[in-house]
Amino acid sequence: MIGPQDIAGDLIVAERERKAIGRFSDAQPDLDLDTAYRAQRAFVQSKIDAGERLVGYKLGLTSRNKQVAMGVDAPLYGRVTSGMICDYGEPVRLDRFIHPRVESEIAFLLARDVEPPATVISVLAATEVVFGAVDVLDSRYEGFKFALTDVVADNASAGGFYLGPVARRPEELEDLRLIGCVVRVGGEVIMTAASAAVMGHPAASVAWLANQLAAQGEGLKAGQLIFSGGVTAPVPVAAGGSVTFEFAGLGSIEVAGE
Ligand code: OOG
Ligand code: MG
Repeated sequence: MIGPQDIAGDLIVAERERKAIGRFSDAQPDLDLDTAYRAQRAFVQSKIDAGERLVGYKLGLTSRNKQVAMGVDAPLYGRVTSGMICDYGEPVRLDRFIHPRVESEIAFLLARDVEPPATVISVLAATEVVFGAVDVLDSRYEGFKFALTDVVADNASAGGFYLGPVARRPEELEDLRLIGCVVRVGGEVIMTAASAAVMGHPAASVAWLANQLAAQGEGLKAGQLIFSGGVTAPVPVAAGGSVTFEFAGLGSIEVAGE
């Protein structure tokens, strides 16, 4: 029976060597979520031990768009560390990742701790500003194929994150559920969605996270950055190609592969 430390060890090597591995759930179908989250903690701890700091969390599989794309129908969370934050305009370095994909998200910067039980209203009250954002995913599993436990252990495929150029306080936006997002590849529109795709309201995913963390004796803190989970389905990043994400009222983010 493989334990959380061994799972984390394999994922750390896969990430470092940029070599995808087979999923753990194949050999161990009874792998439970608790073990998977412990493996995630150990995986992230290796980054903290290397000098990174925890800057926040990411949600995953919080929209139908994402659940259908990945064949997994339950939400999850991962941890975001300082080394994952990319500068606006900087390309996705393909020599840093295994098989990166990008997707649109809404990011929340917290002004205050989010106390449990959290709701959309309490999350909005605790939010300093929101941004349009891009999640750069890089599953450490072959073919981006995983069961819920595998992807939890793999820190929700976290690779890199971009924040858009515009920060808005929630009350400055007419309706946070109606942030339109248009995804273009080579100028052509390939996907569109509104932020309500994420659990009916993107702040609902942050509330769900706060309540999950509370059950673990952890919590969302002032200053943390939370990524809502994908509004649109993921798009592969190719060398020389670029993907542009336009957010209504929150500017656009162009991500080029280099
Ligand atoms: C898993 C991570 C999910 C999201 O926003 O749904 C995620 C994956 O799709 O590789 O980041
Ligand atoms: Mg995502």
